[in-house]
Amino acid sequence: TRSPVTVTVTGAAGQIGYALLFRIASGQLIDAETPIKLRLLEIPKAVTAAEGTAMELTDCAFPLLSDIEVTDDARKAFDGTNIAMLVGARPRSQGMERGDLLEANGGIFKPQGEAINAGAASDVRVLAVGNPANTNALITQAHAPDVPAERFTAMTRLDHNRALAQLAAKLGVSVAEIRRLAIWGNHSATQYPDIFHADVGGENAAEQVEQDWIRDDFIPTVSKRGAAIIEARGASSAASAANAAIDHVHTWVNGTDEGDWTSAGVVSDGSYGVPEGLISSFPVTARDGRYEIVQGLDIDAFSRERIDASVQELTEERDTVRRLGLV
Ligand code: NAX
Repeated sequence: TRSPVTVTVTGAAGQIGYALLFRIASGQLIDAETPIKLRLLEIPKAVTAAEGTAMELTDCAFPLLSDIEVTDDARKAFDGTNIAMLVGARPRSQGMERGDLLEANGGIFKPQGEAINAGAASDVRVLAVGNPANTNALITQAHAPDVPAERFTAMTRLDHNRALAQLAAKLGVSVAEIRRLAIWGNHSATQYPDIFHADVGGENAAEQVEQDWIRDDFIPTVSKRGAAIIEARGASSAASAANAAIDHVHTWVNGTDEGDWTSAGVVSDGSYGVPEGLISSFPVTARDGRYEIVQGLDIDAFSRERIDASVQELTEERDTVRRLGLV
């Protein structure tokens, strides 16, 4: 049998946590053979609720689930962790300014970065799901200087999957026929879903749709999908977000298909004019357990403008957390 992988999930008592944990424990995160040890981190008042979820996980009698621990202590939660899924975050409350939101999240992600630095396994991989995901990932990374920066990522896979689904519906094809779609920039309304490099059945995707559709329909539908879900469901995306978090880690560990790529928020190396060190979404491949930015794509003026606008927003978020002393 394989040696177990320790997976830490923060915000374990939340709605994404509830949709995520059972899939991790059933063997969908890594593969169907690797035993999983779960570490659930919550704030003190939600520990009992997380313990209830842990009881249900136990009651599933998943053959791969070898251990579960629930704690409100970040040091314990990240001790020996191989995969850290940072879901718990401070939501924006009414009247809260962006700076207040970033500061409140700094209070969560800074100590978690320190705990990862102090005790995580040497191969630790970190995914920030909690919003603002890119900048929360950046704060975490800044406080874990002994861990290679490339191990810190932010989730834009839900945006990627939403874009795949919208394009597939438009063209009347299966999502499985679409390759090389990409999300650029921030996981926010400024994100840029790019189909100019995508292909569908071996033909360029952008050439199979009207340009007006891309600008007036596709891009706004994908970037506002989170709000549309809240409007319809009365609650934010949960199962689809959990699904995307599974996809993100599964791809990171198992790799992308030859000739295809996916999207993830990763530390910029300066590619495509994105300032070095920002955690921005890019088209990425995964190989040997590493995400790598796809190089050498031609970026036309339409795409350039949109990538720059989203990256500008990320730069402003970073400047704010710098002023707050969080990075
Ligand atoms: P919930 O409010 O249902 O759950 C959040 C949980 O986090 C709560 O149980 C809370 O007690 C816990 N928590 C708060 N601070 C914590 C801390 N310091 N340590 C451990 N746990 C802590 O939110 P949910 O719907 O599960 O969403 C979680 C996060 O995902 C939110 O920030 C949300 O904005 C973000 N999302 C990100 C997405 C993405 O694509 N990157 C999409 C879905 C989602 O909106």
